[in-house]
Amino acid sequence: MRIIKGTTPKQDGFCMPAEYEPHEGCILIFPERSDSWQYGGYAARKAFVQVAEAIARSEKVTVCASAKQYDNARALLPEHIRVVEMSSNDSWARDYAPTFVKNQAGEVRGVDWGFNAWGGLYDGLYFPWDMDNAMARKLCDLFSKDIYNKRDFILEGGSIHVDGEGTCLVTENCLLSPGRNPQMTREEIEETLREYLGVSTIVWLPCGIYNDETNEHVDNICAFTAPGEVVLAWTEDETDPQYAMSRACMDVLEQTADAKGRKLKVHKLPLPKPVTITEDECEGLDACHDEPTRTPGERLAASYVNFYIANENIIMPGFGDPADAQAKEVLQGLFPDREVVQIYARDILIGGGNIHCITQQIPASM
Ligand code: KQY
Repeated sequence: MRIIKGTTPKQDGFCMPAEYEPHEGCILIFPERSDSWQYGGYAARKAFVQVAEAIARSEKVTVCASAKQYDNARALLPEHIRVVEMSSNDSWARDYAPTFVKNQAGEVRGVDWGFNAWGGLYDGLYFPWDMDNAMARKLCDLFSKDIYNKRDFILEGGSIHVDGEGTCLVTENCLLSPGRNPQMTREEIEETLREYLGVSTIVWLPCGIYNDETNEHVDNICAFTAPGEVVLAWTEDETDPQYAMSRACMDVLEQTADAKGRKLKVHKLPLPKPVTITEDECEGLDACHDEPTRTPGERLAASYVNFYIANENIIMPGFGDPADAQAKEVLQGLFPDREVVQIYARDILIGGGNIHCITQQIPASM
């Protein structure tokens, strides 16, 4: 593996493909830390296994597990899913596995962003995060991909979504948050995204999902489903604080053209009724000196937008809500050639994210 310094993906003819383009495989990280995953992570591990199995129906899945959890992961996961021992601080492959870029010849390379646990010492969610930050390089070594060093720029994979045709979606609340790159102007951040994702147009949504502890990652509120088309998390309940947030995003999307000059087609994806953490769930979480403690009744950032697009299926969360079926129907209509699989994801949500946040696709080389 070569660490590329001195040139950018754009200069070398690389750009990030859309998630709906073909994948070589997918990376997940086995959950373990007892201050993120209630009751030692037993239920979370079962949910991760279901997600891994569903993705493995149409692509190669690699699960990273700690030395302590390796045997357990190997026992819980089927043989066709590869388990590798790799240390991490937690289990958010979307955010600190590499972002992969690809050129016209089909060569795939990684981008190694800086990771500081969603805000570092300003408002980050745990300390330290050194093992997470080291994963992108280790994974590029494992997958024999060269990697661009961009550790001087803090970015999580869940804070970007691309259409593969030059457009990138982000939220202002996340990318402009003081815990990321406070020394940079909005224009400088845009320029970095252009250089390292190979995009030309950045669409800035103002915000994300209410109470999303990532400073409102875009992958929980809005996602491309096809070039020129997005889903947006939506509620009709005007008394819900999420209403104004989704409305503000809709206003931007309705006024914005993508990199190809297309007016975006916006599909509303209903939200479940507010999902809150119970007293029993809170009791199952160990304390961490720097991670905000969850309190009973706290609203979790539940959203169906946090789905993964695998080669032949869509893996989406369910919350045991009447809107589960409706959201599934919307996604099935938007992805007629992929089977939509819904997995009960409350045990992932409690950790602070969902199915998209725990996965990272590797584009197919060709
Ligand atoms: O990308 C995500 N949604 C990850 C959030 C991690 C929160 C840590 N508790």
